[in-house]
Amino acid sequence: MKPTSPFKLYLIGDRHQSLGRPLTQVLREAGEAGVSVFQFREKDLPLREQFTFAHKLREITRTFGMKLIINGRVDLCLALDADGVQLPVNGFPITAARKMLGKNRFIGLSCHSEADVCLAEKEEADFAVLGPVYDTPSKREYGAALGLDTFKRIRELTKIPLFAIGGINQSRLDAVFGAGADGVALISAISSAKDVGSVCRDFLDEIEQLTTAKDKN
Ligand code: TZP
Repeated sequence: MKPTSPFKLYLIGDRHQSLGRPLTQVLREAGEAGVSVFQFREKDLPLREQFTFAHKLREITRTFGMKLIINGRVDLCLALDADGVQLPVNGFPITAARKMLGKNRFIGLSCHSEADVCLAEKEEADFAVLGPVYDTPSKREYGAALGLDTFKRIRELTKIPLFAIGGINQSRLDAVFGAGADGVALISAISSAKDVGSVCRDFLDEIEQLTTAKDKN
């Protein structure tokens, strides 16, 4: 049986893409709207600053019962008693992270190809995030977008819970869930929205509708 995804809307923070508002504000508005997972990804900060910043955000996630996932750093995850890590393919190995984090914390792998998703599956990550599916200014360094057909093909070859990332906005939800995504991960569509709460509620409602319809089929 295909394992089920632990959540469907995966919000990733980026203090450079929050229209000048503090990330704490974006996170609070998302939490109030019912977003249940937030990824801390301020990789350009020195580790000490990441720790202080993530610690502040941790308190907010606790207020709203949100899960906090730390990008790349198993040590930060443990120190902050966070809910999991999002690892890059060439970063800390999944198997080593699992030994340190146990079964009750999430390990997600950031994937850009079929081989990456197969690795996530083989090493028993809890989920894989695959993209960029669409072109996105947030991730030019990964070059051309994979496209929906490639996403769908990789989805069909694998069973691990799979999130679509890269250029995800509301008008694309139908297409990516139709291509077999278990969830979506995104930055700008929420972080750069004027009314974060309202956009989060719209995302959550639409995802609920799309996935309920899918479950019935
Ligand atoms: N990995 C692949 S694309 C991307 C990441 C972190 C950026 C997604 O940002 P946006 O603004 O949701 O397109």
